[in-house]
Amino acid sequence: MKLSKQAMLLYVVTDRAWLGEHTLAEQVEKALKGGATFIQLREKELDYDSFLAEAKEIKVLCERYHIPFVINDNVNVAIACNADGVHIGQSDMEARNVREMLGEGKIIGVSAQTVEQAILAEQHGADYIGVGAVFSTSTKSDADAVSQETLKAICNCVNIPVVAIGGIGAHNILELSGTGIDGVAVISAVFAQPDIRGAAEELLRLSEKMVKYENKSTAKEK
Ligand code: TZP
Ligand code: MG
Repeated sequence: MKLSKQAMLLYVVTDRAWLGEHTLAEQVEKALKGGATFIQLREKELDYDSFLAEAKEIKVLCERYHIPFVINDNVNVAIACNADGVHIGQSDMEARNVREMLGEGKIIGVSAQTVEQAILAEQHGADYIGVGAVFSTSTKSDADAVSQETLKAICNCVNIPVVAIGGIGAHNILELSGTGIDGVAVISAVFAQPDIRGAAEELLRLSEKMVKYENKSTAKEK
């Protein structure tokens, strides 16, 4: 398998909203030091040249930490920086077209909100599915809500790894125990925190626990 299950445990998506005086690369490195197992560079405003320059910088970092690195939406940037792959949403390019452009060796992730979308994504060559928003979030204003029932159904219907996204943090991650997901994708639970490294460490610990689903009675424990 192109992706180990371990790589899905703490999938960290970038956001420039909380940079302050720091660079995105500095913040990503803190997340990597804390144990991020996957990095997605998500840029909605940057022009191509700035996006590519940043992608190249973060790709070097991820390589150093041996962590998969994908680009949100922009296949051209992914190819130009030799990223490990691309993550696409339902309104972006189709997975099979992205596969044609990227080749077999690269990772393609697809966002899905329904079982049908998830099955189709797998058939079209996706390597993993991102499902959300599983909790309410203010990070993505147009995120659709996905119930835990749908999340479970998606996990049951596809053979590729599934990560949940949307409003996930240390306070609620264990509520996802037993859904069948392979990990969580987070933005603000890492980057909006004063101690990015510490937040990632704690989330990784909790994600491992959530995935193992060791003890139902402690599902609300922090
Ligand atoms: N897709 C669905 S919800 C979401 C995205 C990109 C935002 C997740 O951000 P946060 O801060 O982890 O809720
Ligand atoms: Mg998109």
